[in-house]
Amino acid sequence: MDCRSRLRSRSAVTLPTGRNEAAAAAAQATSAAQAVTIESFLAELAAFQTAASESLGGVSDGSGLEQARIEFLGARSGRLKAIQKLLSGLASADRPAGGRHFNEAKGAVTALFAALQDKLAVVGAGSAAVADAIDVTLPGELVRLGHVHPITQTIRRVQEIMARLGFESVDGPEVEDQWHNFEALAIPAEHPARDPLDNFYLAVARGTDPLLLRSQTSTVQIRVMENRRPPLRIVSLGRVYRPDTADATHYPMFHQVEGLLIEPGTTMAHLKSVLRQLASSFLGGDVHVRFRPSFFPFTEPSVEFDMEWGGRWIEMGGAGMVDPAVLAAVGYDPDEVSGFAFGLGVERIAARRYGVADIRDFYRNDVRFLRQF
Ligand code: FA5
Repeated sequence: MDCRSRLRSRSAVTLPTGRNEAAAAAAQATSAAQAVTIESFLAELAAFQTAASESLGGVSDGSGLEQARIEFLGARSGRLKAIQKLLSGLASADRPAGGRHFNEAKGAVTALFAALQDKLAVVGAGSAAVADAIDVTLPGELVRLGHVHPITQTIRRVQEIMARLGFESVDGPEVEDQWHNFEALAIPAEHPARDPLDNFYLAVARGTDPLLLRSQTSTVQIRVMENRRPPLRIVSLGRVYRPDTADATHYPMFHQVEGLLIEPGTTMAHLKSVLRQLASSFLGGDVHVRFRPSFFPFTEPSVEFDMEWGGRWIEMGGAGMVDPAVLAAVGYDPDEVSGFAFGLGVERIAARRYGVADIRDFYRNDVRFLRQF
């Protein structure tokens, strides 16, 4: 109850005296005319609360809430303000109770407004988030993923196939010495394969031993046999280097697969069987393997092996039984152990598998070509 109301209500119970008697009497008459019973006052409050609550139930946005606030709680002409004015019409004995009920109703309705205001703020934030969200029905942006180079794919596939046949993958260095690249493989000093024109010798040497980029992965046979005892089944895939002129089937840097098996009782039949398994697993379908007599200083007998696939015979690499001189060079007793070895060009088998006519395409770094695999 504000001061003005209190003043006015006091005048309603004070008997008029002196000059202001007439005005006081008029005021009393007015008050009497506006006399409000506590029952009707409480009914007004109850109706106000019900109307406010119903009206807020239909509010769904901020502007609706503001309109309702002005209608019910507006400081100048809101419905609560009108009820407040009725307080002064209550009998003075009822005024404290009326004031208490008024304050309770005001508090309750104000709380309803505040709660709805909070709710609309959350919903509003939610709709803003929805507006900003990604439209999942739109077509996505294509993310281009890189992928493994076809030569690396080939290497991994061969490693997998050979692992199933019990061959462990091993690595060897690309910078080699004379012993591992030539001498232990029974390639003597005067052999044409050691000619500087056929090898990448390095400007550095280990002592007096010239070093070179390895020209074949057969070096790994030696390194493994020097360090391990039979039985052995290893496969080694890696880069080799030869100053060959690049053409459709040659590149100065290429990859080889080297296989070595040292086990008692090994024969050429085992060699052929392993190569047929490798060929048919890698190329799929019915692949035939054939041997043609050949020569390698480190195998005896030696063969070139070809695969027949798609109606054509293709030379894949060299192979043979490990030469006793090689076994002796690594400290094995050639009378006790025997085994086979083979080496083939990775680019050549990859080209067959992927239908590539020119192995130089693998190294042109043209992503339009590489994306095909
Ligand atoms: C050798 O390198 C022997 N070390 C293979 C071997 C291993 C024989 C074990 C016996 C026992 P050759 O020089 O033929 O062999 O090479 C093997 C294969 O490498 C070839 O058949 C061919 O497929 C591939 N090759 C050779 N030179 C190149 C080149 N410049 N570019 C791409 N591939 C090549």
